Amino acid sequence: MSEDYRSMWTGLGLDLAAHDALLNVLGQGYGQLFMSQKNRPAGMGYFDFVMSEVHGLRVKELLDAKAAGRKVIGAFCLFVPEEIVLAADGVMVGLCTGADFATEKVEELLPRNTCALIKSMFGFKLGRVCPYLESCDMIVGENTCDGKKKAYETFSKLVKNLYVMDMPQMKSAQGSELLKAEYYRFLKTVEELTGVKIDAARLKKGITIANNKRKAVQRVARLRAADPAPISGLDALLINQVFFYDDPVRFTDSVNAICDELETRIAKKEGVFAAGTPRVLMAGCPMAVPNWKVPAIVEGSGAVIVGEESCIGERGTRNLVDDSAKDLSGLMDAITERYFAIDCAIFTPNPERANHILEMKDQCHADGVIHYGLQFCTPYLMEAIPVEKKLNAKNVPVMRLETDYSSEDAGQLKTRVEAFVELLK
Ligand code: BJ8
Repeated sequence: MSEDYRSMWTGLGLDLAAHDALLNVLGQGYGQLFMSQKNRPAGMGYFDFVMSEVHGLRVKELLDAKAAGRKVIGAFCLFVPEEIVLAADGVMVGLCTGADFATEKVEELLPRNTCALIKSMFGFKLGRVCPYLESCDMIVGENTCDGKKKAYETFSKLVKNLYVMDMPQMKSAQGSELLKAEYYRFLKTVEELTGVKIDAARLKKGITIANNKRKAVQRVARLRAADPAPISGLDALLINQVFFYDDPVRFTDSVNAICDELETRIAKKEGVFAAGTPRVLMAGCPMAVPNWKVPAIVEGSGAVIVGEESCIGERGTRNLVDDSAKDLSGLMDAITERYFAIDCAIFTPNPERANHILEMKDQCHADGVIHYGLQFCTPYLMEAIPVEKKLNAKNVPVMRLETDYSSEDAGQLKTRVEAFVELLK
């Protein structure tokens, strides 16, 4: 890190010893997995820098924004509309939930058989190691799966500023009305928090910034269809992870710059792996920073990941908000429509998701699909079975994995992944 941020972390109430330990593990893991890759695009230098400053410069930027009167809003889920936060000059950050921390303390509050993502949310708070969580003026939880829904009841006792958004469970007209009503309630809360009245012009500006960010990552997704793949799955995942906490305009520019580079690579037939390398589409649960275990195993087993059907991937970025309406209510309708199309497994039934996996498989020219489910995640683990059946019926090879954030099963996973990759050759 370029500066000493210890006084900033102390001011945020972090446990410095535990935080140092976390940064050490993160730094080592990043060095081993990312910096050792061959033929990386030069543009990844920006993301290496972002990661090296993940708890430093970006947190300082958030605190500077707060000092200038802006509010920071943290979110755990895709259903929190960044457009509304941006419309009120707020800053939205995705709160990452990709590592185990303070597990003993967590298990005093949650059952052991809770998914790793929810446990991580608690672990980062109880262990006092997340400067993002501690910088937030408001944290948004959402009633998505049963685990999160119930966990927020306990989480609200750990943080002062938790706002819970209700969520529909069915893609019905009533479901869409519920989401719209929740987005209006959220808009009002954001207005009260920030003291900014959101009008159509402000909301349109927020929509433009968020859409541009999504368009940039959609460009990366399209370029990954090339063979040889111009960027590794690990690096593309990293871009999708940084999507959630970097400054949105700077992020968009950096991703577009890397896309220009990838286009040149494709024209010269340059790639990260040789042409003809088996191509895998990952599908399933989100992989938040620093959850790189399975992608590292897949790419270390002789395959390249060419797409992520995940919230940290295309599920979160493939749809834009239509910004053609002139008034606030038209724009709110468009925002609702965009988010209601997200095919998270918390919806029942949810046939769009399997169809989308098939579409993605064709678009990114994948040879097979690995369905990644977190242990105890009922929605995704249950949905994995019909997804597999549907894909198998179209002769698409599928492997279902169930894992957590520990490295205990790494050897076993590697053996299974290697066998699957052999099958794709
Ligand atoms: S839009 S996937 S971010 S809810 S892994 S906590 S589902 S038991 S994360 Fe999610 Fe929003 Fe949907 Fe995406 Fe529950 Fe499963 Fe745990 Fe999960």
